[in-house]
Amino acid sequence: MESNYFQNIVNAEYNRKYDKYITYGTAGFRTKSNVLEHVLYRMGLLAVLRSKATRAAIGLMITASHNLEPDNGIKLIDPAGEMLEASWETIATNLANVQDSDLIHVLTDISIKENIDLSTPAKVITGRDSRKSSPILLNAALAGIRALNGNITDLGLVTTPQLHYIVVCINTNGAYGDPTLQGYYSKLATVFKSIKGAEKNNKKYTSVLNLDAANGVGAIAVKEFQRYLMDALDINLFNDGSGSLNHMCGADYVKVQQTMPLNIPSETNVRCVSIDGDADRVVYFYVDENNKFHLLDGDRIATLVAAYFKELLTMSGLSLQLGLVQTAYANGGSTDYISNVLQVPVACVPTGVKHLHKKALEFDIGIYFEANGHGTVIFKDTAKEVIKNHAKNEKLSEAQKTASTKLKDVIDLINETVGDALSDMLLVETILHAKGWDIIEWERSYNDLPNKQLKVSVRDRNIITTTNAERHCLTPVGLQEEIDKAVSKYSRGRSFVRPSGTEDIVRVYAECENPSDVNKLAVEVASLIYRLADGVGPEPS
Ligand code: NG1
Ligand code: ZN
Repeated sequence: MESNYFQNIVNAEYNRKYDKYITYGTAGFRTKSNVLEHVLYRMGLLAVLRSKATRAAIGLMITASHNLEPDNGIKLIDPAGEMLEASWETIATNLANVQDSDLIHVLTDISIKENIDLSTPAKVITGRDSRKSSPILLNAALAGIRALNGNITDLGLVTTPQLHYIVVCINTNGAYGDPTLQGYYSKLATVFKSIKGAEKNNKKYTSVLNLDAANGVGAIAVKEFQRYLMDALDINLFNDGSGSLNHMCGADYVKVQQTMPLNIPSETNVRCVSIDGDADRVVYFYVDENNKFHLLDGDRIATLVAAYFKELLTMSGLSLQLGLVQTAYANGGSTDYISNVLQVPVACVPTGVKHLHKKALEFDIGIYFEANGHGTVIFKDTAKEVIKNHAKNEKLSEAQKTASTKLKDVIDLINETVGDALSDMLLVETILHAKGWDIIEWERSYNDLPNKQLKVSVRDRNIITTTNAERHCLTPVGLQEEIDKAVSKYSRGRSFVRPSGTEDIVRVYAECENPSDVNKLAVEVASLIYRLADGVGPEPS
């Protein structure tokens, strides 16, 4: 059957027109949009095979997340909402790079090696962000899916987490929720309103916030949410799609530049939120009376959520294992707070949510967040069952009952399938409301160490290799020793370097106690890379 099965896939319109090697990286393929058409076509083909191999619906999202408008990308979503399985990332990379004349051969090979029954029906759910290039790329993907007779549900403009959610709803036959956008909005908004109750404000908490939607697809989702939330949350929407995507706005800009995004008014102590271009990351921030900018990033959200869960578990009398997963980018201040004050086990894994998600699965309740604001909470099925049954237990005290009911309800507020900026925001709002905190109160829990990120361009970023969850550099030889020497000069200094999986650069992270030193340390380490890893362009200064 194999040779016949693939005979319709030759399509000159989607021939390979770009000969640079392209890799399925941290978040799928991501590069300039004008070289991606053939990749999208091939990923359409691959999505059909993946669906047949897993006998479930697969998601295909067209987005380059926080990158600027000229970029685009694609990621495939596995049946349980997870990122594509690692062995298939290699398959995807190979398929994206082969010559057109080898395509049928490679597809046949995949189907044999993966033992795929080609008569199995295939279903692919597609979605795209708001980039101008996304419709063309979607057509390429659809052509690929159709060439192998895959069944298509195109959701149109959606956030990445909405697509993950719908894939899981479909694959669980609705057990996770109604597999529609209405189902998504309604599930989250209903539980948010019910946990929060009729009291809009509580002590220092007020329901007003300013939201920067990065001029991305998240703006559409926020507007929809507003209809479902009604006045439970007063969101003032900025960067709503009328400006340019991720340009001086959005969660990545705010996190990396540590500054206000364009267009958000500098209102003293007002809670502000930035999401990224596909709405899977969220950070909070505000400016104080001295016009000083304060960032509350993914680490802050993780610690707020961990403290809340710990409190609810203690109050309800449940002994479930709670754990938190971070990456090397987590601020040292947050890690100390989690271990020493919250006393919640904390793990460090390499960058990329797939690593965090996998590790978080080891806990009954696993909280994972990248410092950039991408993260969520996941629950073992057994833990959900225990919580549900506990909340029904007649013998509980009133306080225990309230806490376990909250715990049970809050599960429905969380998009467990992937980090979801809007679901995470509703969770943060729920917790701040419950505690009666404003953003200043929230920030009081611990102090961040001053930190800085830099990018260095080198000839080949892959000559930088790392180990120990990216905290230690293996090659080029000698670089780590030099970094150690630089770091040792600064109190509470820490720095590490790694090649980006989404941009052609090497990233430098530096933190230390003294704010006036952090820039020096970052530049020092960036110069080391420039010298030892064949830097291109101007030397960092
Ligand atoms: P790279 O470019 O590999 O550092 C960035 C983020 C990741 C992740 C991916 C996917 C940082 C330092 N890195 O990856 O955490 O979010 O993009 O979007 O924020
Ligand atoms: Zn994103």
